[in-house]
Amino acid sequence: RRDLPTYSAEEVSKHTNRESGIWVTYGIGVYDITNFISEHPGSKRNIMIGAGAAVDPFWHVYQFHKEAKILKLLEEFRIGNLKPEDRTSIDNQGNPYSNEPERNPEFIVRLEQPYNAEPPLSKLVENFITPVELFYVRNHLPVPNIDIKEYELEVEIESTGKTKTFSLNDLKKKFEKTGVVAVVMCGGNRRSEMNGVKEVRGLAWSGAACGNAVWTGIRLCDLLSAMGVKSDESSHVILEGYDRDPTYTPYATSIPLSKAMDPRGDVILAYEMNGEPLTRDHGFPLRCIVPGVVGARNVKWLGKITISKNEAESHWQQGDYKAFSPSTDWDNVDFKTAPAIQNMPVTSAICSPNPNDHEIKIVDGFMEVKGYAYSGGGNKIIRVDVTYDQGKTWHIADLQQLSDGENVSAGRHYAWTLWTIRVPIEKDQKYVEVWSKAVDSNYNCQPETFKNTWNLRGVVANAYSRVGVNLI
Ligand code: MTE
Ligand code: MO
Repeated sequence: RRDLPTYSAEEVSKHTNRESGIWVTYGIGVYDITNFISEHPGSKRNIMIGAGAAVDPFWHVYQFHKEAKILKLLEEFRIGNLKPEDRTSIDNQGNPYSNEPERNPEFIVRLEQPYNAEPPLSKLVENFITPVELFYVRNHLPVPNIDIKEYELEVEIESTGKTKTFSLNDLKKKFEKTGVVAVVMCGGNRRSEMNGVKEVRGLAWSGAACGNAVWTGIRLCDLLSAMGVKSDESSHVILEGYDRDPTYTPYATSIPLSKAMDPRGDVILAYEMNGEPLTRDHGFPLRCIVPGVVGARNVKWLGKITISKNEAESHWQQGDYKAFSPSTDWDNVDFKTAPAIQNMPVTSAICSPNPNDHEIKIVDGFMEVKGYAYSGGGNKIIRVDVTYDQGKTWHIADLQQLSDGENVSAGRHYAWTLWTIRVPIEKDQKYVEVWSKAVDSNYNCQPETFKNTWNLRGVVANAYSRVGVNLI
């Protein structure tokens, strides 16, 4: 690349629009990405942040860019080299990932930085309440390091301009302590199965990007009521984290105010997970738990709550966590045309056995199959059907779930259901394929295949779970 012209950083900085061309630098290279802008999967707005400047600091945070495929694509846009004295040293920029917490070495890591990992599927269903160390971690940015002595939650009501800040102790003192057993499930859970139909973009999660924990804290509706907020159908609660991108923009998303104000919605600001203070990876010191709703809205390291007439303007609300028709692709997708995912659809997953298990146990001619089932919006799982002959006969699994009246009431089934079934195995049988499908209290059930529910981001991947295992 020595034959290419040399540009100064100043020259590059003048190229920030279509007329002049949009230039960026990466390492020592100068690139004209004008024609790539509209194809950038992370939205046009995101890529424009880097216009006329070095993308290195951004890619330091969004490390998935440093993939061979993407670097090769970038080289196609190479127009020159940066003047030696203008080359920023990556080492000088500081590593935003130098202060990450320790993690469970058993985790299957889908991305190291930012950290994204899930436990082995078969471990996930060993406990009705997922232990913290087996609860998947999904971070979009470096984990903030929050000093509890300095921690503040700011609450703002846009319409009146009223704002108030609280320390964690203020919240604990002022509002009643309460808890909920709830699933947090990533919108991309089971994405890798959908990828089998046709490539989708996103982390290759199997079915363990979810967990079921006891969350303890205060009711968001208590806090908002104390600030004079009345429920209305047209407002939103914007939730911002303390984790920030290189432009100092925090992670943010929103939920409808009606969900937050509904006492049966069980939305809480949690400071404990399974009876212990939150760990850094799960949002220390405070996170929002929005039961029944996609993981992305369960904002960790909660820094600010805004009551607004509008949804969050963030990329995570507007440009992601939305599903489209199977015929919508990256060249014709318009994220404005789909609503943000809130309640999750019904799903189930076979967790044990799974094809990665080394040994399949057959006891007295039966193989035990275990999994979870869950539906968003507080809907109860009423049945899990299992077949081991491609749907010729269906068998009903035994369910383990919180019972109505005792610990939960109708419409507030925010925990998952674990299920088990014994599958008969013939003496010399070499292979068995098991399918599961769950039915919820609305009699919604899972689609049969991923083919007709495929979407380009691989979200809400909830088709039948199918697992084939070799028996010898
Ligand atoms: N909150 C903040 N502040 N930053 C994040 O990156 N990730 C979201 C959500 N809350 C995220 C966040 C996503 S996409 C998911 S699926 C869940 O947190 C994951 O929660 P967990 O890491 O505790 O399992
Ligand atoms: Mo997620």
